[in-house]
Amino acid sequence: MIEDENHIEEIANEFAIAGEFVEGEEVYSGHINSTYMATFRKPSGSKSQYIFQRINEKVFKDPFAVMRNVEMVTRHINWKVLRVKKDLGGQTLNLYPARGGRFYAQGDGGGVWRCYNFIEGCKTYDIVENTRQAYQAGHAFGSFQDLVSDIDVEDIEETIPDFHDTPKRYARLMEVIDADPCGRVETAQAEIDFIRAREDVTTKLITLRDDGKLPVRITHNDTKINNVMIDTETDEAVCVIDLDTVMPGLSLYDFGDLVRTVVSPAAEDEQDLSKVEMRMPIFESLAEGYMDGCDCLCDAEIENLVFSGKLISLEIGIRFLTDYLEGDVYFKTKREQHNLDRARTQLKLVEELEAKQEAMEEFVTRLAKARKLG
Ligand code: GN1
Ligand code: MG
Repeated sequence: MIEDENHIEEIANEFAIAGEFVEGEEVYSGHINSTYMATFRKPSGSKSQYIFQRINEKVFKDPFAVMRNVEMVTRHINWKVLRVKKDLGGQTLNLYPARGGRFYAQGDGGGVWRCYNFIEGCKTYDIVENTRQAYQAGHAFGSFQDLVSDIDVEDIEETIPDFHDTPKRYARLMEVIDADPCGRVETAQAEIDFIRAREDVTTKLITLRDDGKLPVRITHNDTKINNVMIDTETDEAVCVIDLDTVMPGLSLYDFGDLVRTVVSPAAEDEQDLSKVEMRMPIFESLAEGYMDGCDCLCDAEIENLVFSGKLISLEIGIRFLTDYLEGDVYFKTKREQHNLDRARTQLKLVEELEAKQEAMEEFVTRLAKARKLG
């Protein structure tokens, strides 16, 4: 799905942007959608940048439902920032209208494109470098949870059914192992055994949800660290991006995916597993930031914050491994065994989180107590 520059110009000209298109280039971030940054020259001569993105329709079967969700969430957040005056660093995500009055345009072949403002003066990180960034990332996603807490759960559509249903992800892996469509099972036996030994981990949160002990909320569902824009000068989190998977879910999916992508100094696809580590001070700052940003967590959510990191690391490990065994049909890959490498990194992190679970629990318990008292 590589689009050439002319194609981007054509798409960009469908949107209500002042000035002339100058250039567009692909931004290689994310494993799913295709993203481009385009520069426009305004009549005054100054230049501005915009983000154009084509929704991956293999993954998002109903891209219009994705757009309805994203529109509702961006509007609500903008309303809340104006009326409730929550300080979010001054920039929010906005969609630009297109010809025909919708917030998307359709390209050749029916692809659904949208245009966002470029968040100025910021960058994203794949690896957290210090406790300040960890705190900020936690705070940004905690605030996001808080900001969307008053959207009616019924108003947001489930665009990828059972997205974080870990038992279903596990069952799917078992099916693919049985079918072994690419003959790769024998190359991943240790990883398969590791996951099988943890089947009971997969059901815990879903059971608590079904028993009414964990509330279903509107959640982001893809809170990896490179989905938060960080100010390059102040290291402050400015804005949460990538709202495609906003759906009804559990807050713990979001915190869990933050743990997965924040605590380790190794990349998601690091091949040297000795680099995968759970950095305690980073976890502490992340948890503090998240809890400072989000007031609405109930006791059962707080009690499972630590567990959620292990669960989501295992779940994403299961998904990468499933994709490897199926022949790399879902996540974009750049090298052979890329998905197997990614799975291994996640599983190593699960091990690390298990080893340090007690210390993490102690910290969260202390933090929660202090917050109740204070
Ligand atoms: C995908 O698009 P991206 O890279 O932000 C995936 C997430 C995974 C993540 C792993 C819709 O997110 O669920 O956690 O890769 N998104 C979808 O890096 O499947
Ligand atoms: Mg994403």
